[in-house]
Amino acid sequence: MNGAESLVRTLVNSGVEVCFSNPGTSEMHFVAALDKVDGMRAILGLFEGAVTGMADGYGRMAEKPAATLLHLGPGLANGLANLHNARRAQTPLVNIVGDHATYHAQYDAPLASDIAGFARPVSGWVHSSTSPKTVAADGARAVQAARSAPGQVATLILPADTAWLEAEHAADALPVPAPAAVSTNAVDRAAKALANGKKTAILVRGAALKEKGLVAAGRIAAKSGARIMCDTFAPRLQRGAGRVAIERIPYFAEQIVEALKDVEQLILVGAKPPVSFFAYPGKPSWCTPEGADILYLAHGHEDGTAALEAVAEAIGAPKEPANVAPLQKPDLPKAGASFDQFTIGQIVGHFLPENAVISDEAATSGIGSMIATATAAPHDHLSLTGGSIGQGLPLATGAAVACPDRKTVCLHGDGGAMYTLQALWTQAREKLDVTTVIFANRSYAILNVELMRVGAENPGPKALSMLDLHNPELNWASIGKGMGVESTRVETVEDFIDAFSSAMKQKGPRLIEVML
Ligand SMILES: Cc1ncc(C[n+]2csc(CCOP(=O)(O)OP(=O)(O)O)c2C)c(N)n1
Repeated sequence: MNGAESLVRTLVNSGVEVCFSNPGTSEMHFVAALDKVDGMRAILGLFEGAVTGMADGYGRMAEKPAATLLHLGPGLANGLANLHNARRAQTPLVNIVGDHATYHAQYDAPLASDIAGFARPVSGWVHSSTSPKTVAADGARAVQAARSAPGQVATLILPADTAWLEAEHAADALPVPAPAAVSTNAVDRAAKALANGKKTAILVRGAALKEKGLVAAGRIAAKSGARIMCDTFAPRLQRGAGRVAIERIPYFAEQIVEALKDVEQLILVGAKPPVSFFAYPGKPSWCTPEGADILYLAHGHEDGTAALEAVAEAIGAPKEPANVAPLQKPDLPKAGASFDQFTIGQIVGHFLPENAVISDEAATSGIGSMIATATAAPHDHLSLTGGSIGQGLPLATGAAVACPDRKTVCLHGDGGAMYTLQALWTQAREKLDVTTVIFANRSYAILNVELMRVGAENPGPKALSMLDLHNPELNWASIGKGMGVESTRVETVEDFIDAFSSAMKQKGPRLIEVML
């Protein structure tokens, strides 16, 4: 067995079942090993930014890592933006990057670069194998690192000769460290704080935003009146009917300040104190009210769900949580109603099947569906954690690989979708059950807002043309078809009802371009 085969076997032994890949010459032995080993699904992405985004979507939903396979420094560099998003989402991900053979480095061949230098800012763990006999052990360590709570990107650099030379054997899986238990001190402090009469918000992130953690948080709310909140762009949030509804921190600084102005103490569960996404002249960056106490109930690597449950018990919270969302599917808009994000959101919320996964990069078109799905069928909502656009299509693709029995719905701005549109091809090739809704406003609409907010005065035609996508017009129905995805363009409420409802009944990839 060569090093590559020992690595693939080790990954499979360690529970890694999918490799999202875009290989080159230096990865050919890894590619060849995929046929020698059972249990590894290999999925091709036609751009590395799509590959890394797919691995992020998979990791968020499977709660275990997929592997990537990327081609040297440039392949990794193409994938960095979505690795940045994965880092922000604390997604478990094993990022495998091929390299030149160890002895080839001295010649500074054209594709040689500082791979570790590219990898470091997005990785919690980086290692370059030095021998075919250590590759398997390195692979097992990479999986262990990726799975360490709360989850991280582990980059393993694989020089070509360590892949092709003789190895000893595959490695067994290493133990996966469970999230650390929170100290009783932290639980006691939070429980005491909740009884001190101050107005409290509990800001929750990570695995505690799934049903169990939300129920515990809702029980605390029922007893104490605390507000339960999450970040604007939570990596994964379970919401909809039957789930404890949570307040999402708004996007803009002054909205955050307004939303938090009455908060006298902030209890953090795997979260950080909220700050504004960008700095703006004359506006605050730090958004927790002056003088408010900040308490850390659980840090990111700790078990936030168990911490919330312990606090609920400590304060004698009732079994029934507060703020459980009722099932109220939105009514369909009337024929002839205005065709906008709000009526589109109602239609999405009306037809959304139970247990769907929503990959949301709808940007300025996302508010309508966020409102309408609050009481729709229960679902998982994935958002753009790192703010690096071009995440939504690959994220949906990876989520659909992780959850083949669930419908994935991707809501996407047309600008962001252009960054990683290759993911559509992978959806078609793998017959993934994803329905993509492209909000075709022909604009970088959010940047028109930002232009005003940062105080850039009197934008001229050059500035405005940097934010405008009309010339030439994108045709998403044609782009989707060109990628092998059944695609259609709709301009009315009636046509969107037809297209979306039929997509929800059918399995397989669909794209609906909504003309705003
Ligand atoms: C990688 C990256 N490049 C550029 C940006 C800056 N940016 C933020 S939003 C945006 C445009 C988004 O357009 P679209 O997806 O059509 O949504 P809309 O704002 O029109 O609702 C851009 C270019 C970014 N956030 N990330």
